Amino acid sequence: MKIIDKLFGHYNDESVIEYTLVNDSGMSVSCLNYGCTITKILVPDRNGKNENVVLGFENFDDYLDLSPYFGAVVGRVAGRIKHAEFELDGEVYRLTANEVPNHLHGGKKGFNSVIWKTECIEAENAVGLKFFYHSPNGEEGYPGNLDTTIIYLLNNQNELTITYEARTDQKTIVNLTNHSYFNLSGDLKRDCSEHILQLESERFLELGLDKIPTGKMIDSSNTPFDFKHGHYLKSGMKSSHPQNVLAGNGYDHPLLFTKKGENTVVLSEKESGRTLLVTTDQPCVVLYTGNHLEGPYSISGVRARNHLGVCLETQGLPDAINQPNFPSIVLNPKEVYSATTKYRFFSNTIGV
Ligand code: FUC
Repeated sequence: MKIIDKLFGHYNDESVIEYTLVNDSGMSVSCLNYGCTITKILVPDRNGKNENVVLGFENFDDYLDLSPYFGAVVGRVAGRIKHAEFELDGEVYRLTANEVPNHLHGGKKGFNSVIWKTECIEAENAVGLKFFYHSPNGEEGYPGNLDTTIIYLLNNQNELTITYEARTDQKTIVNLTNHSYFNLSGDLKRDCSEHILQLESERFLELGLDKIPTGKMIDSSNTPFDFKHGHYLKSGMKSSHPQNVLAGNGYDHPLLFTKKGENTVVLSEKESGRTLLVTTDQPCVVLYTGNHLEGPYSISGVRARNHLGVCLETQGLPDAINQPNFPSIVLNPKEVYSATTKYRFFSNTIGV
């Protein structure tokens, strides 16, 4: 196993380094110290051919100018916060309204757009990176100095584990995730409409027109949101269900796991034979099918179009701080925020 590094660009006079973790089976994960951004994941198809299975850019400037959070860690709080404000112990905090009038994915200078202090990890059965970022009190409007450590670890079982830890010196809110867009066809040969998704979830969160949860949890049975038995993502893209239409013809929804504790999400693409098994300790996965990717730019040589990748954002519930019935995302001093999500790749279709 090894770690290769190369200069990828410059940001505010700092070097942007691309690190590539390579395991003994030839799988590799490339990522930047900028935003802990995953730029590439090469995994074998059914014939052993290694190809890229995430959306990313070749040039650093494209990340600055064009990226809809490709591969990045989003935070301090993933998703939208209504009216860019919340109340904590009687005090109202105003956040950056970077999607006016709301706050999205940590704001203008979110965790996706800062340089993280990075250390390489070379363990016996894994290679990895340890990222650290100190977010000062008041950054983007959030209270408390927040110290966050994120570890990416790749082992020989073609499994990438991401662990998140954060500590604060003042009561605050935290909800972190990774915003990779997966496309298991390999090198963007097809879009994600023919990907099959399977997970144990009986309810999803209804969204308002602003794509923020209304607070209502909807029973998924007999809707395109029922993935218990696995089905093609295209059924939601073509559906006339008002929630699929509102999302821009597809999904942009938090799916709530049925059971507490560890849960799995299985994404597979038949033609390539690739399957991704995601295991998480988080209560929901925000399923976003890249409904607004279309634009006058290209992604690894392919013209940007809708549904070219699918995000599986394992996390706490969006806008939880403004919804009394959602599990709390409050972090107190002396507590540790911690979350783990594993991404394991197989080259034969399993699960569904
Ligand atoms: C996802 C979605 C949003 C947004 C963003 C780029 O997390 O929830 O709607 O488009 O990514």
